Amino acid sequence: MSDVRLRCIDCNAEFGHDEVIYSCNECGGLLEVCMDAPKATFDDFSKRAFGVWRYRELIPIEEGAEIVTLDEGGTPLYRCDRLAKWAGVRSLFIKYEGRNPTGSFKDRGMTVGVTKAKSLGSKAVACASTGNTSASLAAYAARSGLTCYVILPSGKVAMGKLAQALMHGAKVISVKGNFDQALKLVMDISRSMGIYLLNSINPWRLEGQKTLAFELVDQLGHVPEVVAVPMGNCGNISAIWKGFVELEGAGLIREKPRMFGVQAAGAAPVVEMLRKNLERLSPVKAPETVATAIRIGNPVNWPKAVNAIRSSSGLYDSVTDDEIIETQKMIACLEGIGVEPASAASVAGVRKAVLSGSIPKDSEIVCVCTGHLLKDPEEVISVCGKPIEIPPDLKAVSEMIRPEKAPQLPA
Ligand code: AN7
Repeated sequence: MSDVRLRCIDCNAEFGHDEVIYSCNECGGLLEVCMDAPKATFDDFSKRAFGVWRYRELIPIEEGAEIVTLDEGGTPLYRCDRLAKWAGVRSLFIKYEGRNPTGSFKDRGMTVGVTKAKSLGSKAVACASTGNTSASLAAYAARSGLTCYVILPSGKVAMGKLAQALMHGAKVISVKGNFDQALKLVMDISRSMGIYLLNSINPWRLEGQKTLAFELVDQLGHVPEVVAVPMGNCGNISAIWKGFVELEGAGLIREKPRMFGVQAAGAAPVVEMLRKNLERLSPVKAPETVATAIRIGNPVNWPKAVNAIRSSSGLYDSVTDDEIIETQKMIACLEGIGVEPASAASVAGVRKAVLSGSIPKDSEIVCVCTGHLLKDPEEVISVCGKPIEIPPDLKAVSEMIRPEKAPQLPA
């Protein structure tokens, strides 16, 4: 893959694919990985197992590289008729990223990012994280024998994610600050100490995450009208959009979906920027939301996300914590799909957009649900309450299971 290079999205300066840089040396802009359009078809792909590496020709990792994998991607696309009815739309699918090895979409990026780290000869990797990035990086670092450092905002990382980073042997550093401060620290440290940085400012991560777009086309047999994605640091929506753009460039699809970016109301700088039609982002200084995964006030990938939304004639909105929690419950009770709060934001945003008329009722929509329910058990107990305790006797149990006490599902 001699055609692979890094390119600045602002000034188009190009750099070699083996340079360890995370922003443009000329102007400081974000980098993306680019390559010539490959000659491959969905028929070729279909001969391989369903997952990230099925699309090998579209992933710009040099041939012969030792691939670090835990069988990521290949996640289910669930048709959700009851949820569609609740949201008021004809057709709604959930792309369930909770089914990845560490329970979130981050694994798609880490299989490529950690493979790149290895092929560059790195010995140590690092990230700042609201939780899932650290869980995933810790696992892939363990898988490949790399030392891993993760910097987390103290007290604001869901228990399941923290448990993963600890058990997979990462050095976990908790800073008394928010994610944005942690990210700045890890960017400084990685530059000064030569540790390979695997936040989504690293464009190789996005090369793995873009495969979600390929899988959607594989699973549906066509391109959906709208793809709704929760936004935090804004890597994922950018990556998925890049995937569709590349499919079009390779002549494998003819139209692209509208990208719908959804943020939590207390951490919605990109949505604010788009609402006001501004050219630059004003960071949110003290972001706050129950969806700790997307509690991010200064997302580094905002220019890529804004481009994805604007150039797809897309949509954007923010949803409140109450809307997130209600939607999380609906996804769980109506469909049996357990997602963490940030993931519910995509579905909550779609329901709002259908109610307000900005998405037509007869649309076909894919909501990306980015992480598993069990990531954040403490949130579940706080919104569902603890189970009622009874003495161990028959009378007390029969009291509890009388028909009028049966749980009521929404109509
Ligand atoms: C479940 O782990 O930023 O917009 O440090 O865990 O690509 O940042 C997590 C982000 C959505 C937002 N849903 O994705 C981290 C981190 C879940 C997430 C997002 C995250 P981006």
